[in-house]
Amino acid sequence: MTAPQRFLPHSSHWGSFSARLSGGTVELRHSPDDPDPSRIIDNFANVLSHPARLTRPMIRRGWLEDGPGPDDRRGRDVFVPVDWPEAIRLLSDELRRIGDRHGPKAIFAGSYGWSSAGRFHHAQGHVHRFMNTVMGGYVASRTTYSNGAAEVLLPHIIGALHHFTRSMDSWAGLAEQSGLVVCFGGLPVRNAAISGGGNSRHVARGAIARAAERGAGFVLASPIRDDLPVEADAEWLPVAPGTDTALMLGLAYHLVDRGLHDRDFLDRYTTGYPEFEQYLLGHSDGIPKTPAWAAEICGIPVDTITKLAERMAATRTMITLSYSLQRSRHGEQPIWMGITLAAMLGYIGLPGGGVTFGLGSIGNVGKPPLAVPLPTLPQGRNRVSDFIPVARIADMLLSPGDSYSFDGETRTYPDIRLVYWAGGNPFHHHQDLSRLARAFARPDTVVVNDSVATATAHHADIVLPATVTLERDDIGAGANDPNLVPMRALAAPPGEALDDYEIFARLARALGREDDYTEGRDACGWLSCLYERTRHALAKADLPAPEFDALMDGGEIALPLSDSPDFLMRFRADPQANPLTTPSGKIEITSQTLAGFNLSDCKGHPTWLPPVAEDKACPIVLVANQPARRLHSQLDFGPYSQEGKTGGRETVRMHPQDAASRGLQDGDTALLRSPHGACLAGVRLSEDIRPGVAQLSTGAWYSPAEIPGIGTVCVNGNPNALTPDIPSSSLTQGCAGQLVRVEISACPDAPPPTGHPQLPESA
Ligand code: PGD
Repeated sequence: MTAPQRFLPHSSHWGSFSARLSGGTVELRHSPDDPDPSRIIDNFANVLSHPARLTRPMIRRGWLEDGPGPDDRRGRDVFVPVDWPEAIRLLSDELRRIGDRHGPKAIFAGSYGWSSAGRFHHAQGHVHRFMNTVMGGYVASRTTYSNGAAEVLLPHIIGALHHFTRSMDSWAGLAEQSGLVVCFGGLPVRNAAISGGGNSRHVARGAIARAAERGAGFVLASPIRDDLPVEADAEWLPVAPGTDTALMLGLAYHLVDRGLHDRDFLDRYTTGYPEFEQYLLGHSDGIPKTPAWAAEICGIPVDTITKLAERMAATRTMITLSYSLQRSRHGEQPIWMGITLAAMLGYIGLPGGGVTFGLGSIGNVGKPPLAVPLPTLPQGRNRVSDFIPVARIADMLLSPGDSYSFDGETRTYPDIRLVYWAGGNPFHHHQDLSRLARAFARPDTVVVNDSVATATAHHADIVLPATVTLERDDIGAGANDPNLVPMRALAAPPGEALDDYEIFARLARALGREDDYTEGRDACGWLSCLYERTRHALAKADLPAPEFDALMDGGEIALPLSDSPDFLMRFRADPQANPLTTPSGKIEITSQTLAGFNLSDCKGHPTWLPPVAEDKACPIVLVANQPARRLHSQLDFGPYSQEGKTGGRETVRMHPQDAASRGLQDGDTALLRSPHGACLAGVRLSEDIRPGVAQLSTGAWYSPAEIPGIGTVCVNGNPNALTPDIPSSSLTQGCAGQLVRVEISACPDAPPPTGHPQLPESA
């Protein structure tokens, strides 16, 4: 291997950068053109040679010796290294067996996960393409862990999710025109640092700072103060977790009480407001949703609520709704109610006013859309129509044949025999991980492609080592990201690791379908072919359109942006000519469709439904939010992620008052327990957390160990050891992992060590 001497351009979900090998280590340079580059890039420093890297195909001993079948040794067994021909032979034989005996409907390859940036080497795209072109299809997953509740709800009430995430130029409106920005769940720059595919310009902090300098006010409703950057100089409303809907109802009540709601807007652009008002005023259920009622639930004083309502009515207000709001039980309600409140204020469709969803939750939301198509790998046609809502994976594996409801339909869980995961880590992202372990014991065979020995790899039968982006050429680009970035390989893969593409090409060859999968191209051939679509569009627009080789030898290129008004602006300008895609063509404050579903956990209009049931044994509400120092569980061993640990474990932040009453001090190791499990974490005291609340980010690698007298405990601090595996509602079946009730105490005795364990090898 020859180390390149010059810095080579690269891209990740958290930014573009350049890198080179220097004395065997990766030297990284943040992009000078990025106004606020993310330090998550620094986590690449030790990825090429970290001991957690997978370097050989591995087969679980129990599977190798006893053959496929349900097995509760998964997660506890040892592995046998094999060479590639043997791994491909074993896996292709098993795929053939499953295909012949059960058909593709017995294969789950929903394979949710963020894997790596790069338009071609995206693992999830390849597992889907392989299953479609070689196996005839697979049971897929729908929606995402990010915004599953909203994705199902929004089309009923205002329009598809992508209108919010892809078409709204909200940062510009906020920076230049908002008078007041009221942020439910905040605009956390740690989340805006990330965007699927690439995030070459981090604009959130700058836009917030510009708005604040101009005199715009910011109000943050969140139990955590740093959900808005200091540049906002925000008023903090430390709401009790999951009570935003109640706060919004209190604001809405006061608007009506004072006659401050915009009746003209409601009449012209919405449907079903009168029914909702009956509920708001308590005429339909006997409970007026007054500011005093709201204050009792959300913990914000009455006069703060009334003054805020009056301020919102008096100035152009943008209401921002974060993804986190809906990642909980009844997570549909704050989104629906936030949109309703914005409609009552009447600023929807004006620049800097109205409502956004996902602004600050993902980096490229709120940037103008691109005017050219991006390179995209075709995935082929899936002949299996069956799917599950993504967060119902454990239910599906544990209860084949059981029925469940989703978006008004009654559906049945399929009977899955083989699970194939590439580019995701369900033992990081799913809730109630000990239940997931029981679910993973059910299929005949579990296959995982990953670069590192994740907990998911530990629970697999066949583990195939994949490369990381720094080891392959690719093209980085993401929807709404204004640049396309050539990604150049920096180093050869460690050991026998292969690109996912090569792994699937070898499998396809063993199954006699190589050409269907590869179409006769190698990776470079595909890159050149996929880029051509974008190059052609650039040339047609008379913009610089380098040939493929020139692109790969150069640096990032700017992509043209669309300046057409977003869907809400067009709707406001002419609601007859530009109706929304809802059944009425208007904003549905009451939805007859949803009312007709007759669900107890999602009614026909926004409703206060408490998200976390009281539990005296677990008085603290834990917010299990996104981490600031890595993307999900990726590169948790990287230096920037590790710097944020406390005593080597994930950091739990607590209010000093809660820590003191439990005898905990800054730096202590704490034991967190819920009815679903336990984990350890290192304590940090913080006045930025509402009393009665603690915060533990996701992404520490799940590593269960037995502690005598306590039971199974995740030693690294993964909050999904604690969270319940429940859906947001029977309408949406979304992930509800954001909030869980826990008790926190000092960790008894010497706690087990932390780390990123390799797969245990057979002696
Ligand atoms: P990642 O850690 O990004 O988590 O869940 P997700 O599964 O996406 O996993 C990506 C995996 O891909 C890693 O194991 C990485 O090593 C692997 N990988 C990277 N590059 C490659 C490659 O080239 N090839 C292959 N084969 N593998 C690769 C994220 C999910 O978690 C999401 S999106 C959200 S929003 C949810 N958030 C929460 C939450 O707020 N609270 C809780 N409690 N739980 C959540 N879970 C969800």
